[in-house]
Amino acid sequence: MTAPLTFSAEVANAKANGLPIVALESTIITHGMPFPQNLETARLVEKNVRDAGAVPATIALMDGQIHIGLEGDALERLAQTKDAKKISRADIAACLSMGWTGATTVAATMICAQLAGIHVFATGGIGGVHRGAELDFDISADLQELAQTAVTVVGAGAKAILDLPKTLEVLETLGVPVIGYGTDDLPAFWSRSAGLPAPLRMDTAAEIAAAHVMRGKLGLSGGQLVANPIPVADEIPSDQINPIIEAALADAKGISAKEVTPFLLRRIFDLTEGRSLTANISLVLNNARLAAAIAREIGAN
Ligand code: PSU
Repeated sequence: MTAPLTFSAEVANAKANGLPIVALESTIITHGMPFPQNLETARLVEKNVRDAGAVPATIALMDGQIHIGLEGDALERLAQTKDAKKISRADIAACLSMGWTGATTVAATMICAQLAGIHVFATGGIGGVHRGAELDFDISADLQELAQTAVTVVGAGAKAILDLPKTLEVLETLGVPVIGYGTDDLPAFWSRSAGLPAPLRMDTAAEIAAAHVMRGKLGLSGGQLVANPIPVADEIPSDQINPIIEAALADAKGISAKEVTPFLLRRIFDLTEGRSLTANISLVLNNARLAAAIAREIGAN
C-alpha cells in the first residue's frame, strides 16, 4: 500500500539526485493572505528557496492526490480557489478519498513531507494554544504533529494572537525542541520578541541540521520547531501590535475552530492597514531562506 503522492518534475529530479528540498504549506495561500498577494508570495517563497540552493515543494491536496510541488497553473488555481478546505491530520484522508481540494496546514504539510521523504519545512508561524483555551480547549493540531512527525519546521515563532506561554508549556510537555535562531528570546511572528525566553538557542543552520540528524540517530519521534525572528526592518513591535491583537480578538467572539486564525489574520490586516501582511510576507521569505540552508546542511551530513 502506498500513499497517493504526485511529485512535480522539479521535485522528482531533486529526489533522484539527492538535492536538498524544502516543503512549503498551502493554507497560508488559501486562508492566510488575500489574492493576489498570496500568489505573489507563494512564488517569491519558491524563488527564495531556489536562490538559497534548495528545491521548493509546495504541498496541496487535489483530485485525490497529495501534490508535492505544484506545476503549471496549479499554484495560481489554488490561490484563486475560494472554497479550498483547510486540512489538518483529522481531515487529510477524507479530503483525498472524497477528491476535495485541500490546503495543508502545518500539521498536514508535516505528514505529507514525511511521506515524501522531505526533512525541512518552512511556514509563517505555527498554530498553538489559543487564548482562553482553558475554557474552549482550542489548541492547534500543529503541536501534536510536532510531537510525532520528524520534520524540522521553520517559523517566526507562534502567532502572537495565541497564548504564547501556554503554547511553550504544551510544546515542552510534548517533548518538542523549540530553537531560537540567533536569539535568546522567543519570536512572536510580527515582533522579534514575545518577552519569553526561547528554550534552546542555535546560531547556524549547520547546528540545527546536526540536531535534526541526532534526533534520527536517537530514534526520537517528532520534529523540531525553529523560531526565526522577523527581519528588523519589517517587524511591528509588540507595543504596537498587541493592542491591535486585543481589538481583533474582541471582534472574534462567536468565531470558532478552524475559522479563528484566518479571521484574526484578516482583521489584523484591516486594523494595521496592510502592514501586518507586509510583515507576514517578509517573515515567510526569511524562513524559506533559513529552511533552505538547513536542508542543504542535512544533505551534507
Ligand atoms: N503561517 C502564516 N499564515 C497562516 C499559517 C501559517 O503566516 O495562515 C497557517 C498554518 O497553516 C497553520 C495554521 O497550520 O495557520 C494554524 O491554524 P490553526 O490555528 O487553526 O491550527
